[in-house]
Formats: sequence, C-alpha cells, structure tokens
Amino acid sequence: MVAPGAISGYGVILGCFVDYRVQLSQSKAPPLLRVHPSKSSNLSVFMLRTRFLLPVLALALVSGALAQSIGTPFCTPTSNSTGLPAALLGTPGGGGGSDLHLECSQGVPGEIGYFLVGNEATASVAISNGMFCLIGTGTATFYRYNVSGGGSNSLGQFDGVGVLQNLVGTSTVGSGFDVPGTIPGSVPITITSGDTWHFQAWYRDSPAAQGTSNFSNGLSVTFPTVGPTVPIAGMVQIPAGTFSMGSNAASGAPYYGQSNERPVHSVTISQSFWMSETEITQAQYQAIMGLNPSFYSGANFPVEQVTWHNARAYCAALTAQEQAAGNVPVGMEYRLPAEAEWEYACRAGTTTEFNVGASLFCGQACFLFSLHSNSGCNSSGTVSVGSYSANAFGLYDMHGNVNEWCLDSYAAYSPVSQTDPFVTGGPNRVIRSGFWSSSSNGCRSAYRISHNPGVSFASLGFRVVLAPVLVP
Ligand SMILES: [Ca+2]
Repeated sequence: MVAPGAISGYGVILGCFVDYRVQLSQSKAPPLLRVHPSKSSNLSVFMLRTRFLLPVLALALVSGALAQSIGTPFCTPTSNSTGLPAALLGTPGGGGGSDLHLECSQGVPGEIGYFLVGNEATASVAISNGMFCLIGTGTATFYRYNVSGGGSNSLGQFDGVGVLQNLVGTSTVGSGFDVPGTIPGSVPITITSGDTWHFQAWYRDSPAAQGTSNFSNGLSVTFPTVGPTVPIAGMVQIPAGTFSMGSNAASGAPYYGQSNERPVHSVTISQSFWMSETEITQAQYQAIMGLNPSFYSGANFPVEQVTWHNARAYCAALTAQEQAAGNVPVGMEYRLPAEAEWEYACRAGTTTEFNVGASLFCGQACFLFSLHSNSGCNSSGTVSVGSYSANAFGLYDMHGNVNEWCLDSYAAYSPVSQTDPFVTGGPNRVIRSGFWSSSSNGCRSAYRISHNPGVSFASLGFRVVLAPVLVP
C-alpha cells in the first residue's frame, strides 16, 4: 500500500498544470489555468499552506489487472460553454493494467484535456471556470495521466461531439483512456487491490477568451481484492505436502537405480501450486510463440526441440498474457517446475519406483522397452499428450512421451530435509520423465539427468506450473 514519504509540494501540483503553460506558451496558445503560486487564487493559497506528501513505492507486488466496478461519482461539475457539464464515466475493461477505462463526454469540441488521479477526494475548490476536487487535505497528492501516452505533454482532445480522446493516436484506445496499473509521478505507485483512487478530467474551454479551465465530475474507484485465481485450461491444482525425494533402488535390473538419486531425503512443498496436466502441446506453443519447432508433428503432440531458454520464454509470454487478464495471483508466475515440484507431482503420493506401482509395462506410458516384462513397446516417436492414464493428481505422461525441462540447475542431493528446494548456479539444467525411446528404468519417478540449457532434442519438451516466482 501507499506510505507517505518525502515531502515535496509544488513539484507535484505544478507538474500537473504548469507543463501545459510551458507547452502552450511555446505554441502561442493561451494559458490553461489561471493560477500560480505567487497569486492568490484558492489553489495557490492552498498550495502555499500545504505540504504535499509524495508517496513512496509500495513493496506489495501486484500481478495482473484488477477487475472492478465503474466507481462512484462525486463533486458537482460546472457547465462549460456548450451549456453542459463534462461527465466522467468509468467502465471495467479496456486492457489497461488497472482494468479501468475512463471516458469524458460533454466537453467542448476541439478543446484539449487530460485525466487526473488523486488519493483524496475533497469538496470542490473553484479554479477558473471549474471545480477541482482532488486537492484533499495536507496529505493529498494527485497526478496527470498522459492521455495519448506520447510524452510529458500528451494531451487528449475533445472530438466533434465532445468526447475526450487521444490527440496523436498513439494509443490503441479509440476514445477515452485505459488507466494503467501504475499511477504516474516522480515515484510511480502501483495500484493495489483494495486501493481507492479518485479521478477527474481537466479540460480547456473558450480559447477565444485566452482559455479557461474546467473540470468534470469526480469519480471514486475502489479496486477490489483480486478474486480466485483462474489458471489457463488444463492446469491441475497440486496440494502442499511432504514426500521422500530420490530412490534407493538397487543398481541391477529391473531398476538400475542411479547414485545421483541418493540419498533419499525429505522434502516439503509448502504451498499448493498448479501444474499443466499434460506436456505443453504444439498447439499451445504455437499459440503463444507463433512457431512450432517440433520434429514429430501434431497439434496435440508435445512440443519438442525446445531449449530450456525456449521453454522459459514460453513461460514468460504466458505469464504476461495471463497477468494482463488478471489471472495470476500475487507472487506467482507460469514457469518450469522446480525439480522437487516435478518429482512430488509425479509421485502423487506414491513411494514406488513408478506412480503406477513397482513396475512399468507397455500400455501404461509412451516408452520403448519394459524391463519388467522384457518386451518392447513399439514406440517410434511421441504421441498425443494424455494417451495414457493420469496419475493420482491427474497428470499425464509424467512417465515417458517427452523428457521435461525443470527450472533447477543440476546438483547432487543432500541428506538434509528441505522445504521448497531450488538449485541455482550450475551449468546444466535438470531433465525428468523419460521419453518415447527410454527403457522403463529411465522413466522412474526419481530418475534424473541434466543437460546444457541450450540443447534441443526431439525427445525433450516441458510442462509448466503456476507457482511462486523463482529466479534461476
Ligand atoms: Ca513426459
């Protein structure tokens, strides 16, 4: 949330209005606001008496847009030269980070204007021909939104029917303004769930008379707490829990346990997370990244021939997409699974070598050879994801089909019990699952290999989790 910080009054308030005087003097246009700190208007007296507190950036993280209502009007506007008061309305949507779209209608056609945001609503203060309603008390602060997004003096303009819209057309907004998730200012403020902000539109009227200022009504908007997370389709919620990571399987047939799976150690996954129920498909990858690098082609086949970097780029793009839709909880992201998350999810409560029991037979996964039946499985490449039964968490192909990148660097295990382990700093990245040409041994829940993150194979894909942010 916002906390008061350094004190600086005039910079804030003058930043809102004096910019335009400068701009207009350059263009030989009349002044916009007939106020100045050295003159005794209501505003200047107020400014001389009041110290505005600049807010400092809150540490709270906000991810995604905040769906919200249209706000509550306050502050009676005065009529302009058209005989009408400018009307500020808010609507949800528009794609801005705050999910608030502002429109100001009934302004004066051809005149310039912009939107203001402040942290306090107040009784009207007469300025020129209008009523300014964001001054508040001594701790109030307010900022201007640059309507066209084209610089510090980006003004909007009222069109032929008096609707404030972009002046230079640099925004994708046809009319009105999508409020971003960040309040401008020398120290930008992120709009946070539960915040209330107050909006007003300023505009010029009667240029023939050297310009007068007017204002719309005010609009108070409370941005509600973000609702329940809505993961993308195909995500399965994995509960928090504790499990034994690794394997003590003997080194001989049919398991061929590897020394790097020892010592078995206790791991706690402290927080519930979501995991994609299948490997990321080629259709999913194509939709986000616009290309399909796979060797075995099929929309519902797993994407492969992706490097660890490619997989991370997919996750970043997916996160950005879903954050924009307001579907990513605070402190979470779409990313590759940590190795511990992967094995925990694969086991789904089992302690056997496979999540289907002590053995893996043909017909239970996409792999090449079962050491438990000593038979080949006629596997010659990847298959559609989800072709075999899911584990107890509802996850498919945790054994076989394609190998799967994890987020971690590869390292030897420690016997120490750990919570949310995550390894960084090594040259190679962990790979899990086994693939279409693996023996059953290579598909075991604890089986782990690693590779340079820059390699890609037709055996290697990934799945994603929606989980707490980790920085590899
Ligand atoms: Ca797999």
